[in-house]
Amino acid sequence: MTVPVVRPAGPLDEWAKQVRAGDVRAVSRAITAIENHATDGEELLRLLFPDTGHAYLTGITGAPGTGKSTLVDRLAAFHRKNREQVGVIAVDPTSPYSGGAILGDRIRMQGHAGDAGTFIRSMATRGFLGGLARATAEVALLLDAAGKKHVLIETVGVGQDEIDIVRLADCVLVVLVPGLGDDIQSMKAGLMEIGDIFVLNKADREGADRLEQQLLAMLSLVMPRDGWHPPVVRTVATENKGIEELATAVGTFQKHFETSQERKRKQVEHWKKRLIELLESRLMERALSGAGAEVLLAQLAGEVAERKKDPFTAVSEILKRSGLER
Ligand SMILES: Nc1nc2c(ncn2[C@@H]2O[C@H](COP(=O)(O)OP(=O)(O)OP(=O)(O)O)[C@@H](O)[C@H]2O)c(=O)[nH]1
Ligand SMILES: [Mg+2]
Repeated sequence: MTVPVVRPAGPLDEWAKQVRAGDVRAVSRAITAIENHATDGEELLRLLFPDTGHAYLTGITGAPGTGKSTLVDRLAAFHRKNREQVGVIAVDPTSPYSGGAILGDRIRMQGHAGDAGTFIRSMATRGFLGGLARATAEVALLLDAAGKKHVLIETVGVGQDEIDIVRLADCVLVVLVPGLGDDIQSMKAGLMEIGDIFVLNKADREGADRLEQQLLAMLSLVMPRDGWHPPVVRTVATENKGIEELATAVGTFQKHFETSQERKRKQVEHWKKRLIELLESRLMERALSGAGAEVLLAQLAGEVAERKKDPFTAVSEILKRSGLER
Protein backbone atom coordinates (compact mmCIF):
# COMPACT_ATOMS: atom_id res chain seq x y z
CA MET A 1 0.00 0.00 0.00
CA THR A 2 1.30 3.44 -0.78
CA VAL A 3 1.04 6.08 1.87
CA PRO A 4 0.22 9.51 0.47
CA VAL A 5 3.13 11.81 1.07
CA VAL A 6 2.25 15.17 2.55
CA ARG A 7 4.52 17.45 0.64
CA PRO A 8 5.74 20.47 2.53
CA ALA A 9 5.14 23.84 0.92
CA GLY A 10 8.04 24.01 -1.49
CA PRO A 11 9.17 25.75 -4.62
CA LEU A 12 6.26 24.27 -6.57
CA ASP A 13 3.68 25.94 -4.35
CA GLU A 14 5.53 29.20 -4.69
CA TRP A 15 5.61 28.73 -8.47
CA ALA A 16 1.87 28.03 -8.53
CA LYS A 17 1.28 31.15 -6.48
CA GLN A 18 3.22 33.22 -8.98
CA VAL A 19 1.25 31.70 -11.86
CA ARG A 20 -2.03 32.55 -10.12
CA ALA A 21 -0.79 36.11 -9.74
CA GLY A 22 -0.15 36.16 -13.49
CA ASP A 23 3.61 36.55 -13.17
CA VAL A 24 4.86 36.49 -16.75
CA ARG A 25 8.12 34.65 -16.06
CA ALA A 26 6.43 32.03 -13.90
CA VAL A 27 3.79 31.44 -16.60
CA SER A 28 6.46 31.20 -19.33
CA ARG A 29 8.48 28.69 -17.34
CA ALA A 30 5.36 26.65 -16.67
CA ILE A 31 4.51 26.54 -20.36
CA THR A 32 8.01 25.35 -21.15
CA ALA A 33 7.60 22.59 -18.54
CA ILE A 34 4.32 21.57 -20.17
CA GLU A 35 5.86 21.62 -23.64
CA ASN A 36 8.73 19.47 -22.45
CA HIS A 37 6.29 17.15 -20.77
CA ALA A 38 8.24 17.58 -17.55
CA THR A 39 6.88 16.12 -14.32
CA ASP A 40 6.99 19.62 -12.87
CA GLY A 41 4.47 20.75 -15.45
CA GLU A 42 2.01 18.06 -14.46
CA GLU A 43 2.49 18.69 -10.74
CA LEU A 44 1.92 22.37 -11.29
CA LEU A 45 -1.27 21.81 -13.27
CA ARG A 46 -2.46 19.55 -10.51
CA LEU A 47 -2.03 22.36 -8.01
CA LEU A 48 -3.60 24.90 -10.33
CA PHE A 49 -6.57 22.90 -11.59
CA PRO A 50 -8.95 24.17 -8.87
CA ASP A 51 -8.25 27.69 -10.12
CA THR A 52 -9.34 26.94 -13.67
CA GLY A 53 -12.70 26.97 -15.39
CA HIS A 54 -13.08 30.74 -15.57
CA ALA A 55 -11.52 31.50 -18.94
CA TYR A 56 -13.44 31.63 -22.19
CA LEU A 57 -11.57 29.88 -24.98
CA THR A 58 -11.94 31.19 -28.50
CA GLY A 59 -10.36 29.29 -31.38
CA ILE A 60 -9.46 31.26 -34.50
CA THR A 61 -8.80 29.19 -37.57
CA GLY A 62 -8.62 29.61 -41.33
CA ALA A 63 -6.29 29.32 -44.28
CA PRO A 64 -2.77 30.81 -44.10
CA GLY A 65 -2.65 34.58 -44.43
CA THR A 66 -6.36 35.22 -43.92
CA GLY A 67 -5.58 37.66 -41.13
CA LYS A 68 -5.97 35.49 -38.04
CA SER A 69 -3.08 37.07 -36.14
CA THR A 70 -4.27 40.55 -36.99
CA LEU A 71 -7.76 39.65 -35.76
CA VAL A 72 -6.37 38.12 -32.56
CA ASP A 73 -4.34 41.25 -32.02
CA ARG A 74 -7.39 43.47 -32.41
CA LEU A 75 -9.61 41.27 -30.27
CA ALA A 76 -6.96 41.27 -27.54
CA ALA A 77 -6.82 45.07 -27.67
CA PHE A 78 -10.61 45.21 -27.47
CA HIS A 79 -10.67 43.08 -24.30
CA ARG A 80 -7.81 45.03 -22.77
CA LYS A 81 -9.81 48.20 -23.21
CA ASN A 82 -12.43 46.54 -21.00
CA ARG A 83 -9.63 45.76 -18.54
CA GLU A 84 -9.97 42.03 -19.12
CA GLN A 85 -6.86 39.89 -19.23
CA VAL A 86 -6.02 38.03 -22.38
CA GLY A 87 -3.92 34.98 -23.16
CA VAL A 88 -2.93 34.13 -26.71
CA ILE A 89 -1.68 30.78 -27.98
CA ALA A 90 -0.49 30.85 -31.57
CA VAL A 91 0.02 27.41 -33.02
CA ASP A 92 2.24 27.33 -36.05
CA PRO A 93 1.75 24.67 -38.67
CA THR A 94 4.48 22.32 -39.78
CA SER A 95 4.98 21.95 -43.48
CA PRO A 96 4.63 18.34 -44.59
CA TYR A 97 7.32 19.04 -47.16
CA SER A 98 10.12 20.72 -45.33
CA GLY A 99 9.36 19.34 -41.89
CA GLY A 100 10.05 22.74 -40.43
CA ALA A 101 7.80 25.40 -39.03
CA ILE A 102 6.81 27.14 -42.23
CA LEU A 103 5.53 30.31 -40.73
CA GLY A 104 7.58 30.84 -37.63
CA ASP A 105 6.49 33.35 -35.10
CA ARG A 106 4.66 35.89 -37.17
CA ILE A 107 2.12 36.96 -34.68
CA ARG A 108 1.65 40.69 -34.92
CA MET A 109 1.58 41.62 -31.31
CA GLN A 110 4.17 44.32 -31.01
CA GLY A 111 1.49 46.69 -29.80
CA HIS A 112 1.05 44.62 -26.64
CA ALA A 113 4.66 44.12 -25.72
CA GLY A 114 5.14 45.14 -22.14
CA ASP A 115 1.44 44.97 -21.34
CA ALA A 116 1.25 42.42 -18.52
CA GLY A 117 -2.48 41.97 -19.16
CA THR A 118 -1.82 40.17 -22.42
CA PHE A 119 0.23 37.01 -22.44
CA ILE A 120 1.32 35.65 -25.80
CA ARG A 121 2.91 32.34 -26.53
CA SER A 122 3.74 30.82 -29.85
CA MET A 123 3.99 27.04 -30.09
CA ALA A 124 5.65 25.16 -32.90
CA THR A 125 3.97 21.96 -33.93
CA ARG A 126 7.02 19.79 -33.90
CA GLY A 127 8.08 17.32 -31.30
CA PHE A 128 5.32 17.37 -28.75
CA LEU A 129 5.19 14.29 -26.64
CA GLY A 130 1.59 13.30 -26.20
CA GLY A 131 0.46 15.48 -29.07
CA LEU A 132 0.06 19.12 -29.81
CA ALA A 133 -3.64 19.21 -28.97
CA ARG A 134 -2.84 18.00 -25.48
CA ALA A 135 -0.06 20.55 -24.99
CA THR A 136 -2.33 23.33 -26.22
CA ALA A 137 -5.13 22.24 -23.90
CA GLU A 138 -2.73 22.23 -20.96
CA VAL A 139 -1.31 25.64 -21.80
CA ALA A 140 -4.89 26.94 -22.03
CA LEU A 141 -5.55 25.56 -18.54
CA LEU A 142 -2.47 27.30 -17.26
CA LEU A 143 -3.48 30.65 -18.74
CA ASP A 144 -6.91 30.12 -17.23
CA ALA A 145 -5.32 29.63 -13.80
CA ALA A 146 -3.19 32.72 -14.44
CA GLY A 147 -6.37 34.78 -14.57
CA LYS A 148 -6.70 35.28 -18.30
CA LYS A 149 -10.39 35.81 -18.89
CA HIS A 150 -10.07 35.37 -22.64
CA VAL A 151 -7.82 32.76 -24.16
CA LEU A 152 -7.45 33.13 -27.92
CA ILE A 153 -6.01 30.17 -29.80
CA GLU A 154 -4.84 30.78 -33.34
CA THR A 155 -4.27 27.86 -35.65
CA VAL A 156 -4.14 27.35 -39.39
CA GLY A 157 -7.05 25.12 -40.30
CA VAL A 158 -5.25 22.58 -42.38
CA GLY A 159 -5.22 19.18 -40.76
CA GLN A 160 -6.81 16.98 -38.16
CA ASP A 161 -4.33 18.23 -35.57
CA GLU A 162 -5.58 21.77 -35.95
CA ILE A 163 -9.18 20.68 -35.93
CA ASP A 164 -8.53 18.79 -32.69
CA ILE A 165 -7.04 21.95 -31.23
CA VAL A 166 -9.92 24.24 -32.05
CA ARG A 167 -12.38 21.68 -30.82
CA LEU A 168 -11.23 22.39 -27.31
CA ALA A 169 -12.32 26.01 -27.67
CA ASP A 170 -15.69 27.15 -26.36
CA CYS A 171 -16.29 29.16 -29.52
CA VAL A 172 -14.70 28.62 -32.92
CA LEU A 173 -14.18 31.45 -35.39
CA VAL A 174 -13.54 30.42 -38.98
CA VAL A 175 -11.83 33.15 -40.96
CA LEU A 176 -12.44 33.51 -44.69
CA VAL A 177 -11.27 36.12 -47.15
CA PRO A 178 -12.43 37.10 -50.62
CA GLY A 179 -10.35 35.95 -53.53
CA LEU A 180 -8.86 32.81 -52.06
CA GLY A 181 -9.94 30.34 -54.68
CA ASP A 182 -12.96 30.97 -56.80
CA ASP A 183 -15.60 29.77 -54.50
CA ILE A 184 -16.30 28.59 -51.07
CA GLN A 185 -16.45 24.98 -52.16
CA SER A 186 -12.70 24.95 -52.11
CA MET A 187 -12.82 25.42 -48.38
CA LYS A 188 -12.18 22.43 -46.20
CA ALA A 189 -15.48 20.77 -45.39
CA GLY A 190 -14.23 20.17 -41.86
CA LEU A 191 -13.86 23.87 -41.24
CA MET A 192 -17.42 24.51 -42.29
CA GLU A 193 -18.64 22.11 -39.65
CA ILE A 194 -16.68 23.47 -36.74
CA GLY A 195 -17.43 27.15 -37.25
CA ASP A 196 -19.61 28.80 -34.62
CA ILE A 197 -19.04 32.21 -36.17
CA PHE A 198 -17.74 32.96 -39.67
CA VAL A 199 -15.47 35.95 -40.02
CA LEU A 200 -15.33 37.49 -43.43
CA ASN A 201 -12.04 39.34 -43.06
CA LYS A 202 -10.41 41.62 -45.62
CA ALA A 203 -13.90 42.85 -46.39
CA ASP A 204 -12.18 45.84 -47.99
CA ARG A 205 -11.24 43.60 -50.87
CA GLU A 206 -13.14 42.93 -54.02
CA GLY A 207 -15.48 39.96 -53.91
CA ALA A 208 -16.54 40.38 -50.28
CA ASP A 209 -20.23 40.65 -51.17
CA ARG A 210 -20.11 37.61 -53.36
CA LEU A 211 -18.34 35.58 -50.69
CA GLU A 212 -20.86 36.65 -48.08
CA GLN A 213 -23.75 35.59 -50.30
CA GLN A 214 -22.17 32.22 -50.96
CA LEU A 215 -21.47 31.75 -47.30
CA LEU A 216 -25.00 32.65 -46.24
CA ALA A 217 -26.45 30.36 -48.89
CA MET A 218 -24.29 27.51 -47.66
CA LEU A 219 -25.04 28.17 -44.00
CA SER A 220 -28.76 28.22 -44.69
CA LEU A 221 -28.45 24.53 -45.55
CA VAL A 222 -26.76 23.69 -42.27
CA MET A 223 -28.97 22.53 -39.45
CA PRO A 224 -28.70 24.90 -36.50
CA ARG A 225 -27.06 23.37 -33.45
CA ASP A 226 -29.19 23.90 -30.36
CA GLY A 227 -30.88 26.81 -32.02
CA TRP A 228 -27.64 28.53 -32.98
CA HIS A 229 -27.32 29.82 -36.53
CA PRO A 230 -23.66 30.65 -37.21
CA PRO A 231 -23.55 34.33 -38.17
CA VAL A 232 -21.23 35.95 -40.69
CA VAL A 233 -19.31 38.96 -39.39
CA ARG A 234 -17.48 41.25 -41.79
CA THR A 235 -14.18 42.67 -40.63
CA VAL A 236 -11.25 44.67 -41.87
CA ALA A 237 -8.79 43.67 -39.18
CA THR A 238 -6.05 46.01 -40.33
CA GLU A 239 -8.41 48.97 -39.94
CA ASN A 240 -9.98 47.69 -36.73
CA LYS A 241 -13.36 47.52 -38.47
CA GLY A 242 -15.97 45.03 -37.29
CA ILE A 243 -13.95 43.99 -34.25
CA GLU A 244 -16.53 45.16 -31.76
CA GLU A 245 -19.26 43.39 -33.75
CA LEU A 246 -17.14 40.23 -33.70
CA ALA A 247 -16.57 40.42 -29.95
CA THR A 248 -20.31 40.98 -29.52
CA ALA A 249 -21.09 37.92 -31.66
CA VAL A 250 -18.75 35.83 -29.47
CA GLY A 251 -20.50 37.22 -26.38
CA THR A 252 -23.91 36.32 -27.82
CA PHE A 253 -22.69 32.82 -28.60
CA GLN A 254 -21.32 32.48 -25.07
CA LYS A 255 -24.66 33.52 -23.57
CA HIS A 256 -26.57 31.25 -25.90
CA PHE A 257 -24.67 28.21 -24.70
CA GLU A 258 -24.11 29.18 -21.09
CA THR A 259 -27.43 27.79 -20.09
CA SER A 260 -27.60 24.96 -22.58
CA GLN A 261 -26.84 21.34 -21.95
CA GLU A 262 -24.69 21.39 -25.05
CA ARG A 263 -21.74 23.14 -23.39
CA LYS A 264 -21.81 20.75 -20.45
CA ARG A 265 -22.02 17.78 -22.79
CA LYS A 266 -19.12 19.14 -24.84
CA GLN A 267 -17.01 19.57 -21.75
CA VAL A 268 -17.74 16.11 -20.43
CA GLU A 269 -16.88 14.75 -23.89
CA HIS A 270 -13.66 16.75 -23.84
CA TRP A 271 -12.58 15.49 -20.44
CA LYS A 272 -13.47 11.93 -21.32
CA LYS A 273 -11.09 12.17 -24.25
CA ARG A 274 -8.40 13.78 -22.15
CA LEU A 275 -8.70 11.15 -19.42
CA ILE A 276 -8.34 8.38 -21.98
CA GLU A 277 -5.25 10.07 -23.41
CA LEU A 278 -3.72 10.48 -19.98
CA LEU A 279 -4.52 6.90 -19.12
CA GLU A 280 -2.93 5.70 -22.34
CA SER A 281 0.27 7.61 -21.77
CA ARG A 282 0.46 6.53 -18.12
CA LEU A 283 -0.06 2.90 -18.99
CA MET A 284 2.47 3.09 -21.80
CA GLU A 285 4.96 4.68 -19.45
CA ARG A 286 4.43 1.95 -16.91
CA ALA A 287 4.57 -0.84 -19.45
CA LEU A 288 7.69 0.39 -21.17
CA SER A 289 9.62 2.02 -18.37
CA GLY A 290 12.58 0.71 -16.48
CA ALA A 291 15.90 -0.73 -17.43
CA GLY A 292 15.81 -3.19 -20.28
CA ALA A 293 12.33 -2.31 -21.51
CA GLU A 294 13.57 -1.16 -24.92
CA VAL A 295 15.76 -4.23 -25.24
CA LEU A 296 12.92 -6.53 -24.30
CA LEU A 297 10.60 -4.82 -26.79
CA ALA A 298 13.14 -5.23 -29.59
CA GLN A 299 13.81 -8.82 -28.63
CA LEU A 300 10.11 -9.72 -28.53
CA ALA A 301 9.51 -7.94 -31.84
CA GLY A 302 12.31 -10.01 -33.36
CA GLU A 303 10.80 -13.20 -32.04
CA VAL A 304 7.36 -12.31 -33.38
CA ALA A 305 8.84 -11.39 -36.77
CA GLU A 306 10.50 -14.78 -36.91
CA ARG A 307 7.25 -16.46 -35.90
CA LYS A 308 8.88 -17.84 -32.77
CA LYS A 309 6.25 -16.18 -30.66
CA ASP A 310 2.79 -14.80 -31.30
CA PRO A 311 2.19 -11.07 -30.66
CA PHE A 312 -0.42 -11.70 -27.98
CA THR A 313 1.95 -13.71 -25.83
CA ALA A 314 4.62 -11.07 -26.39
CA VAL A 315 2.35 -8.28 -25.14
CA SER A 316 1.35 -10.39 -22.15
CA GLU A 317 5.02 -10.79 -21.29
CA ILE A 318 5.49 -7.04 -21.32
CA LEU A 319 2.42 -6.48 -19.18
CA LYS A 320 3.47 -9.18 -16.69
CA ARG A 321 6.92 -7.70 -16.39
CA SER A 322 5.50 -4.32 -15.39
CA GLY A 323 2.94 -5.86 -13.08
CA LEU A 324 0.01 -4.77 -15.23
CA GLU A 325 -1.06 -8.35 -15.83
CA ARG A 326 -0.76 -11.34 -13.62
N1 LIG B 1 -6.47 44.31 -46.92
C1 LIG B 1 -6.48 43.70 -45.76
N2 LIG B 1 -5.36 43.06 -45.33
C2 LIG B 1 -5.41 42.43 -44.15
C3 LIG B 1 -6.57 42.41 -43.33
N3 LIG B 1 -6.30 41.69 -42.23
C4 LIG B 1 -5.04 41.29 -42.34
N4 LIG B 1 -4.47 41.72 -43.49
C5 LIG B 1 -3.12 41.50 -43.96
O1 LIG B 1 -2.97 40.14 -44.35
C6 LIG B 1 -1.66 39.67 -44.08
C7 LIG B 1 -1.71 38.41 -43.25
O2 LIG B 1 -2.21 38.72 -41.97
P1 LIG B 1 -1.96 37.79 -40.70
O3 LIG B 1 -2.73 38.39 -39.58
O4 LIG B 1 -0.54 37.52 -40.50
O5 LIG B 1 -2.67 36.48 -41.21
P2 LIG B 1 -2.66 35.03 -40.53
O6 LIG B 1 -3.94 34.39 -40.92
O7 LIG B 1 -2.35 35.15 -39.08
O8 LIG B 1 -1.46 34.37 -41.27
P3 LIG B 1 -0.72 32.99 -40.90
O9 LIG B 1 -0.55 32.97 -39.40
O10 LIG B 1 0.55 33.11 -41.63
O11 LIG B 1 -1.60 31.91 -41.41
C8 LIG B 1 -0.95 40.81 -43.41
O12 LIG B 1 -0.17 41.49 -44.36
C9 LIG B 1 -2.06 41.69 -42.89
O13 LIG B 1 -1.69 43.03 -42.77
C10 LIG B 1 -7.74 43.10 -43.81
O14 LIG B 1 -8.79 43.12 -43.19
N5 LIG B 1 -7.63 43.71 -45.03
MG1 LIG C 1 -0.85 34.17 -37.91
